[in-house]
Amino acid sequence: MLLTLGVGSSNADKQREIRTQGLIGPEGALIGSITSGGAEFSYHTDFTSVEGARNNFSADGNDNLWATWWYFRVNGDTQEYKFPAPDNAIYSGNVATLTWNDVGGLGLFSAGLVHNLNDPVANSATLVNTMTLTDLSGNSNDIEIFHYIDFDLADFNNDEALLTQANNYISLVDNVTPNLVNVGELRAGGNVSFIVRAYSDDPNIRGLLNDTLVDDLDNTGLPFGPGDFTGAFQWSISLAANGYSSVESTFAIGATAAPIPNDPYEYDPDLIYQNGFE
Ligand SMILES: [Ca+2]
Ligand SMILES: [Ca+2]
Ligand SMILES: [Ca+2]
Ligand SMILES: [Ca+2]
Repeated sequence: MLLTLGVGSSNADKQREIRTQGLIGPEGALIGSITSGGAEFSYHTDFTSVEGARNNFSADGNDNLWATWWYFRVNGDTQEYKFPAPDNAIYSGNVATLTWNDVGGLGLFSAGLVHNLNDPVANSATLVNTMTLTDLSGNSNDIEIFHYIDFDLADFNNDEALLTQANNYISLVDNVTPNLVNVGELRAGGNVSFIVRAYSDDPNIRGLLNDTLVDDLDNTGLPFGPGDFTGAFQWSISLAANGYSSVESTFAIGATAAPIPNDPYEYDPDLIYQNGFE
């Protein structure tokens, strides 16, 4: 028989994994952590899990993040694809930078993901996530980018979420197991849509992003809970020939708001040329 682990896994599976997680894995050189005051963000296992990564995002020792990772769909792809393990990762001070030389080996685009961590006040942490894609193909490409986020406030159960602003700003709280960091926020700049589902839903967001079908996020799932929250944002970008494009999301936990994320930035060298010579 075939064992299908992960995509349909239950909260019981998550509990077992929580007991065994640590700084482990064959991609050990690529995992690491950054800190700012009492805030920490880390990749703490290899990049082969169904979500793609496992993380901590903590304020004064309270970790509220199970996983966050990225997926893409380019041109006429018939499904979404998970970003593989990065080719390089640098953890320095409060900034982590992951890079891919050629995402998926497609010859279409390279990528750089920068995480900027801050600790603005006690019992809080913020994280700015900026993903930049750079064309390798010499042609323009239409790319859908997906950012998957599994917050677990205090523990993985009892999280409630609301749409604070359509369709780019989500607020979370755990009213059952409160501590000083039992709230969170997720924001996206210039995204086209979001989705929220429970971790154990069938299909869940991991299933949608890993299956062999095209899925676009449909602005459903809020208000949510109480339950095991998972969410994702989607952007549509046109990556110019020899250009680059970036998208940004932000997180907060505890006694602070998520920073306002930048809207997508698109650099097209041909437009610069035309502007200069017309
Ligand atoms: Ca964690
Ligand atoms: Ca919780
Ligand atoms: Ca899919
Ligand atoms: Ca969760």
